[in-house]
Amino acid sequence: MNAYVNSVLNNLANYNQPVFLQAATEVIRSLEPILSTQKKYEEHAILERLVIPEKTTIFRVVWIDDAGKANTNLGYRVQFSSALGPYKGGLRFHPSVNLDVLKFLGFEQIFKNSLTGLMIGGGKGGANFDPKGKSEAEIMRFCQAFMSELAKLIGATTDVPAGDIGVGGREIGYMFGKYKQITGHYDGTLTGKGLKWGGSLARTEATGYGCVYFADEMLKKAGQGLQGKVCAVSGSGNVAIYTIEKLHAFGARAVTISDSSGFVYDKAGIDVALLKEIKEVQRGRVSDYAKAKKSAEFTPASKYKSGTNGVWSVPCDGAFPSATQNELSLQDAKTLYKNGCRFVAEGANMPSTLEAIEFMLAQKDFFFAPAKAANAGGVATSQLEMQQNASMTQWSFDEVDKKLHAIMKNIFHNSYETAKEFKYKGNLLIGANIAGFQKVADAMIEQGYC
Ligand code: NDP
Ligand code: 2IT
Repeated sequence: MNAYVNSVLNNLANYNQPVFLQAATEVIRSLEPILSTQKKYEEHAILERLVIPEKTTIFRVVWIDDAGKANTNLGYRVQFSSALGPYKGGLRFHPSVNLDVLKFLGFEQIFKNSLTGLMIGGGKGGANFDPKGKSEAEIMRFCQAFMSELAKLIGATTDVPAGDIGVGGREIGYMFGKYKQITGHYDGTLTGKGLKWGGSLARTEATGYGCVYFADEMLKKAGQGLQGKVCAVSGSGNVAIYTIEKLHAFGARAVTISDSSGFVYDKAGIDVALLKEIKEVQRGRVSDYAKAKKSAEFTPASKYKSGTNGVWSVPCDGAFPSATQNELSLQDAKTLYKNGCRFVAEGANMPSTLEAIEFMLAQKDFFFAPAKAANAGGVATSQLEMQQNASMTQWSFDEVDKKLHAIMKNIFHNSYETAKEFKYKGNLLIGANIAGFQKVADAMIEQGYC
């Protein structure tokens, strides 16, 4: 291994942040081809600087539950890199949130945002709050308490948060209301806003749609297409729902959904209208989908199984992991391959383990679309929302969707051509990482030491 890469990674290993180390290892190892030919990055200590967030804030969040009791959580904002624009990245509310997880997400975001070609830096935030089982009023009080502190850190040209796991349109609404009350500003500081008050059409759909646009472009390059492909999708939240919707529009058939309790195998194809009703309206579980589908007249029964790891055991042509990190292990990758799967497009952030990625990249007849390229459509459309807010306009759904499609095609071709240039033809992981890195690193050099 390149000595520079080795020394930076060895140093990081001392931090005892395994998830961040995994994300950093994936990126930094894949940069070897450019680091060994262009010494300026080492001379300017680019890697050493990139792995340290510019600023990290950890704060106390105190909120009152419905019984009148005070509760506490830890809130975070990791402002990783402002080389290319204001910090930009989502907020995650999940009990597993800690600094390690948010550093991995913020680090990924730097390169993802760079790949979009838009002016956005990288950041991430959230809290170890568990929205499950909370009442509407508790969710509102938590969001308001969280924003009471976060508002001091963010702004339309400094740091623009959005959603992620556990944070959707409802939470963004409560946080925007509080932000406005505290600062008096009605601006584009949060993205993923409601359509009646500054949100962008197609933002809700953007990550899933974008991931399918990317997969389509990848398959086209190999002379194939999505038409008729059977796809396994994990998760049942924002990314999964709109991945499935767009897969069906492209003539593919998505046959699975999952959550942290279990998964559904619906061989006839997931019913998107029913899925939206259960997840977006009723805020139910995938087990409710299976129950509803079984009782619906004239529709074939779907199977529900508890436990999540089975989602990768169904026969399929392609897989779209769209739930969370490390949800696709080496064993899962081998099972998918054995059962006929020939491509994976990552909708979630870092869903595949390093070993699974290594296996997938080693198969000559397999196409792998890495997360920071394939799921960049969400943040790209967030930036389109910022553009609309800054000019006080709202574009049509078609206009935004066309721009999103063009951005995803561009990310694919940029990643593909960069891999080819560095003699790793077909390796989109290397291509995406180098292309994303180069722009940020060059901006850092030109902006001097800070
Ligand atoms: P949601 O909160 O809408 O949905 C998350 C889904 O993943 C739920 O079905 C949830 O199940 C499941 N899930 C979460 N954690 C786990 C776990 N530990 N084990 C099994 N299932 C789990 O989030 P999103 O759809 O927005 O996000 C999904 C992924 O996509 C994340 O990795 C996120 O970082 C990434 N992403 C999101 C973008 C966006 O625009 N929203 C943009 C780019 C990436 P349960 O309800 O049981 O928790
Ligand atoms: O991981 C991601 O890219 C997101 N959660 C979306 C971030 C954003 O600012 O829209």
